[in-house]
Amino acid sequence: VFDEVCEMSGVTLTRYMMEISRANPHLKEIESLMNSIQTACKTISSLVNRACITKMTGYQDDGCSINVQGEQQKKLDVLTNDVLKKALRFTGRLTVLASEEEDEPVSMEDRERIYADLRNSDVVLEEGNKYVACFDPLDGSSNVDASIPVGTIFGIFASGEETECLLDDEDLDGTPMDPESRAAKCLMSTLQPGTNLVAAGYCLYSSSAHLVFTLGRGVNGFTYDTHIGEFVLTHPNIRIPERGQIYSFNEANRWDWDSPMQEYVTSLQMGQGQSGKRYSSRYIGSMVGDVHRTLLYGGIFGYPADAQNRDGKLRLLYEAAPMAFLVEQAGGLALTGKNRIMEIRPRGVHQRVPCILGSRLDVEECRSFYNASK
Ligand code: AFP
Ligand code: FBP
Repeated sequence: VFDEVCEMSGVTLTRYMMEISRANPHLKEIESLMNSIQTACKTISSLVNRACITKMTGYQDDGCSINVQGEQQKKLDVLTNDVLKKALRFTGRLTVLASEEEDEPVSMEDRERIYADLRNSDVVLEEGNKYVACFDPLDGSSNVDASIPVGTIFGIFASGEETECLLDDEDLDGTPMDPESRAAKCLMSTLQPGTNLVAAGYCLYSSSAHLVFTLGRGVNGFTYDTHIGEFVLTHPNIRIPERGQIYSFNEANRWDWDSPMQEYVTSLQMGQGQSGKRYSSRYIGSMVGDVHRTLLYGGIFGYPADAQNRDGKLRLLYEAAPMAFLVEQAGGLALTGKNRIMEIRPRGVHQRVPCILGSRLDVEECRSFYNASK
């Protein structure tokens, strides 16, 4: 059914999800989440597009907007986080939401308070699968004032049993839940490895906006048609080329990289790699843009470990794992150097991880340098 839908042209994302969920009833709630995500992405696209006009560039000027990673937040970081949070909150399908811009995972409890009121009325509450969403609302935002491409990254996990009780504001044995237990359960349900992802994707805001995602059966890309206000299927069943000719790393960190990475990139520059060709360098410094190009043109992108940052820079839950899922679903590979990113169980919401992803043959070649080292 996925293939049948993908073969069509002019399919809007709304219709695509409708058809997918009609054929796969267990994906009904994912349809609702994807509809909210696409609405949020349209809104963010417009906010980014008009930021210079509406004076939304620059830092949040309340003087105290530093996120948990010590980064000063841009106005657009705060605003886009709010847009996504509100869009997802009212789907009724989330137990927990984690974001780069939130210190801790957020329970969807206030929506549930509304539901609690409804329980006392005659309204019938719909049951169904519940999910945990992790996102970076505006990745690459340090670039945004210069109109360089930025993006939204998201990953969706099934909600574990331990979080089901969050919905009732009480513990499994029926006693009211204290805030600390609630926070611990939110955290527990968020710390899942990439292999548990049920959906992941990104929206790139560039010369056009592209929403690219996977539901675990291949990757499809939709382009925002501003004339009709809809994302339209333009890149069905994306397959990353087996090998590319582009590498994409922040080479300013080169002398701090591990020696396998230094040797690998030198071999590409010299045309002494397995392909025998000299590679080009392309690095935007905005992961969504760099990954989008890598998916379409092939090659290798990464933020490896270096002497200053033993875990690299990219965050596992809302950058590396969703992108790894997407790239693997497109036929590529995503590694830390030797190991598969998808298999790492996070220890913290904002945990960083070395990330090397792209065309299968390129990433395998890079891994051979790590495997040859001790
Ligand atoms: P910002 O959101 O702070 O701009 O960071 C973007 C990012 O996490 C990722 O999108 C880039 O690939 C990476 O950082 C760029 O980092 P360097 O500036 O160190 O190359
Ligand atoms: P294309 O239009 O072929 O992409 O070339 C772009 C360009 O003329 C400049 O915009 C860019 O700075 C430069 O080439 C990049 O060249 P190189 O591939 O050597 O890095």
